[in-house]
Amino acid sequence: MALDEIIITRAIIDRYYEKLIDNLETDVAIVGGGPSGLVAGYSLAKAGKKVVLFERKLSIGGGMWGGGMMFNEIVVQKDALHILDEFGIRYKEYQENHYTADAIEAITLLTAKSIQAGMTIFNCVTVEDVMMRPDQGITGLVINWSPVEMAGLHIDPLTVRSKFVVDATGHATEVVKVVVRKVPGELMTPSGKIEGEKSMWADQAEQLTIGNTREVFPGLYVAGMAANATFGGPRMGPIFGGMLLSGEKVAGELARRLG
Ligand code: 48F
Repeated sequence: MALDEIIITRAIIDRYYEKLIDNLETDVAIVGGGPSGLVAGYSLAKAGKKVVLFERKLSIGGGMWGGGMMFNEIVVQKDALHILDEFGIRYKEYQENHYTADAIEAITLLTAKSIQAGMTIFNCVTVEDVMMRPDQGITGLVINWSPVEMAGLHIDPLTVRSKFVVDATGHATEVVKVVVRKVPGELMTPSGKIEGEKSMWADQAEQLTIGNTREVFPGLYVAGMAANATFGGPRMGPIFGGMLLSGEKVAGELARRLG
């Protein structure tokens, strides 16, 4: 049969529509397709949970593509090597406790394996708000096409429901910022507000990222750099073990809560 433009068009519309409808209600909705969000989604999908991820950009991967200053290599410490092994990402020892991996190999495998594990990713979709109920906390996400945001068009969004939301938006901490601005109540931080990211201290930051990965408002967890920005940890630059371990931790906690 000759290829038909209308069949091609129908196929894309039908398949995308199926995916979208199937993800209107999930266990966990993750915002941000950087390393922490991808590992979180992978681990939740592996645990049999229904999980969806929304990424503003066309490309998944967040801050990992460019390694450090566009030198596309990443550094990972020993504690997180089991995650590289799990995804089949190759690495080499550089010095004690400092291993390197190709940034592009890392991000493409994190992305591919998380989709194959069962997570659905929607790229080019921006989370612009949350759905909330005073007695339940955060109950979902308000989404729109990124080009709508970029063009500044006045077009109303759509909404998805989830039992939990993970803010994995990196330095920007976008979901938590919306909650502070628009949802009654205080964050579970010392000040009740966003503590704010501190300047570079790789060793401290990597350890704090794990501790800071937790629930910050009923129904809302923070992971990755968003966890440090919310709870006041320093930045760490292009070492990525903390991001990977943070994704693993948030997935473990949510899987337990979901039962
Ligand atoms: O920044 P990002 O890679 O987050 P991460 O998992 O990792 C941080 C590291 O890359 C690096 C670092 C440590 O080594 O400091 O920065 O914490 O990925 C965050 C993703 O979230 C997307 C954004 O485009 C990026 O790909 N994002 C941010 N806000 C939104 C969003 C939003 N409102 N809606 C959808 N996606």
